[in-house]
Amino acid sequence: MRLANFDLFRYSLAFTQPVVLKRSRLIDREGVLIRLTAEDGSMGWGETAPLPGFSPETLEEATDQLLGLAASMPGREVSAGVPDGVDLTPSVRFGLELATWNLSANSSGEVSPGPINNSPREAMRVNGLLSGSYEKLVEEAGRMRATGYRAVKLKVGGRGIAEDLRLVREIGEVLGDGVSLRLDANRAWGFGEALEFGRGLPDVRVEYVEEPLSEAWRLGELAGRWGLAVALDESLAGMGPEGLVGHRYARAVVLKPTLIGGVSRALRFAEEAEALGMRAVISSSYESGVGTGGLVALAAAIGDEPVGLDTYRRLAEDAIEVPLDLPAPFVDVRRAVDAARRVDVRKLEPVRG
Ligand code: OSB
Ligand code: MG
Repeated sequence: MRLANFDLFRYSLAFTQPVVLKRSRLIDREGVLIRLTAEDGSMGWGETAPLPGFSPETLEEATDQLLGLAASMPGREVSAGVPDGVDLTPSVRFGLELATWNLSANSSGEVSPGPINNSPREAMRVNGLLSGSYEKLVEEAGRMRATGYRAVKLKVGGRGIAEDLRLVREIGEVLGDGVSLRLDANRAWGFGEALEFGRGLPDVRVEYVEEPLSEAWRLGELAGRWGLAVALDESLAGMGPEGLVGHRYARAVVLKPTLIGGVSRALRFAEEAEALGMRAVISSSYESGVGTGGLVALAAAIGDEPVGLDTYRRLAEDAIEVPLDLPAPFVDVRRAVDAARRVDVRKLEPVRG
């Protein structure tokens, strides 16, 4: 089947409270939704939303790239909805892949189309993301444990080592044995600080620490003597799946399709990770329901790892008609995917070239 139309829409969705990231403070989330329409009238939506401070491209650059493709899209086979031989920015590749994927799945009525639809899970666990002040964090950890979360992630590196250690210990106690604790330092520590942090936690079970080092090239050296497991996140941005073999020390990879460049790339990373004995954790980057629903389907096709979808709770509104059933410790894959495909165009602003 061929594509009849290619339409772009801007969205701007308010956060419940400002989201503070490494180099930015966001009041709302801005992005572009892609609507592909096939000749039979069926539609597929995708989302392109570069994350300021994390994506190499800006929203304006991504939008220009999409506008540049617009004229050549109608008439293409749906299966060729992602142009070959064009150097697409990561968020644009994700958006186009998700749109073609949703379009083919829509026509067949499936959760995800052919190649990756090998017995997807019906429900996925969600990785709870702790945020807020010290007391709030401890409180929230208790709430997440009581609600049934099995994995929880805490940001570290911004409080000083002693305070971080005190907090991690306290949260570890609150979570108990049944909930896995993941940490993320976002490259905040020097080598010595990371060692000091590791020495302070001989008795706490930590599943892994994402990106502990500002000197990322020393991660292998750290992992060799640290006692804590390392996970890769920022390090994946400039790397291909074939590069993972050089990082055998890592316990896990955190795959954000918006940032690493799409669905198929995330799948290849996940395959390579599995071959190397690493876990692959699919994670969001503050996408709207359209992108977040896509991540649910992708994660369900890959494995059972709790999925990093908790950024969704920070949105006060969405571009889909019925918001996803999040935050929650579990997500029903079918429900999420169906909801993600019903876009409310009244929330959107058409983009014209
Ligand atoms: O540092 O892992 C990060 C979201 C956007 C940008 C960076 C990060 C994140 C997340 C996603 O933390 C949520 C998760 O991984 O559970
Ligand atoms: Mg991270």
